[in-house]
Amino acid sequence: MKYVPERTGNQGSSLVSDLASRVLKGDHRALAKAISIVESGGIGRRRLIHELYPRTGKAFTVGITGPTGTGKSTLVDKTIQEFRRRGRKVGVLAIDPSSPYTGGALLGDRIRMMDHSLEREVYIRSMASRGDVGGLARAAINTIRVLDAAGMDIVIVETVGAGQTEVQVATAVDATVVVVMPQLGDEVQAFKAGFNEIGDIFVVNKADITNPSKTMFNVASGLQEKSGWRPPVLKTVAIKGTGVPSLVDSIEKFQKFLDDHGIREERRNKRLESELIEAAFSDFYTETVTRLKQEKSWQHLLGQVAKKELDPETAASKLVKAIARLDVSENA
Ligand SMILES: Nc1nc2c(ncn2[C@@H]2O[C@H](COP(=O)(O)OP(=O)(O)OP(=O)(O)O)[C@@H](O)[C@H]2O)c(=O)[nH]1
Ligand SMILES: [Mg+2]
Repeated sequence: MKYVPERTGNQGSSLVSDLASRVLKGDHRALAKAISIVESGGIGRRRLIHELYPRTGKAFTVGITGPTGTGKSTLVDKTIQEFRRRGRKVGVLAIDPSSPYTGGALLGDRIRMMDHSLEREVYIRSMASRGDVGGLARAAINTIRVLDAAGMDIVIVETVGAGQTEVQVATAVDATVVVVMPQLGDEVQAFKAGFNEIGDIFVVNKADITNPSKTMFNVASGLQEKSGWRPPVLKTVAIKGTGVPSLVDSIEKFQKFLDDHGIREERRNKRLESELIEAAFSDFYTETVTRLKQEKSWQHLLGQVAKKELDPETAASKLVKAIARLDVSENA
């Protein structure tokens, strides 16, 4: 049987070109289709990103992250409004928590953000955080690219928690805003371990439920200056929109700081480096496993280990040599 690395599906290259040109015009239906292709991966994604990549790089990307239930979606909602007031086009990608405790977040987020979906200059999309970490990060990074190519000035990505996925996604952006709420108490230390390093701006939301000063102090203490930027700690009441203009001011100030110091470019190149390595290894893994399983020698090797004619360590080293002989790149 002939080795076929990827299903071609029905995304022929002319169809993809047509879709790409509609994306570039900011057509919402084209955006929805394009993001679905990006989520599915494979050759469709490759063709689409090939078309769109030269037209990316303009959008400023902002990650909004933090523990569950701190008011991130509410804050994103109000932040969209504030950016709209300033004449910016905004794209939003909400990564839903897969935890059953917050399983209802998808619908809630959609409803909360619905008002803006009706506007031409705002596009909102949710993505389920299922599947493997690398796969999600890759889909998210390419979705950001699609929104960027569609002419969004700002792309906001909402993630929840401090797991590997969230950190990977949260660091795939130009600026990371960490949202907490007052009374973190003992959780502050745990919180700091996860979020301290990734935050460029910190927000203590729900400042209406209790005085946020202590939490603000706890969050601020120990924050390190990063390349000359001292992360500000702000307070907001997202449900009322209080403090949101200051947050947007801080985001814009940070954008200017990154640009003035050439750091945005530097960070972007660093991200590209890890993205390329992750993507290449992931594809290599998938293609190699498919290929390997078609080899008679694979079954033979497995059999030898099962019958104790060969130990797993020696078999693994033989396998490395066998993989090196496989030409997995012939279809690239
Ligand atoms: N009192 C008060 N409640 C708020 C504020 N901001 C958000 N909330 C409420 O807090 C709850 C959670 O808000 P969300 O915006 O869904 O929080 P989230 O961080 O996006 O939640 P997950 O995505 O599930 O982690 C909702 O009931 C909001 O109405 C605020 O500033 N003050
Ligand atoms: Mg949310």
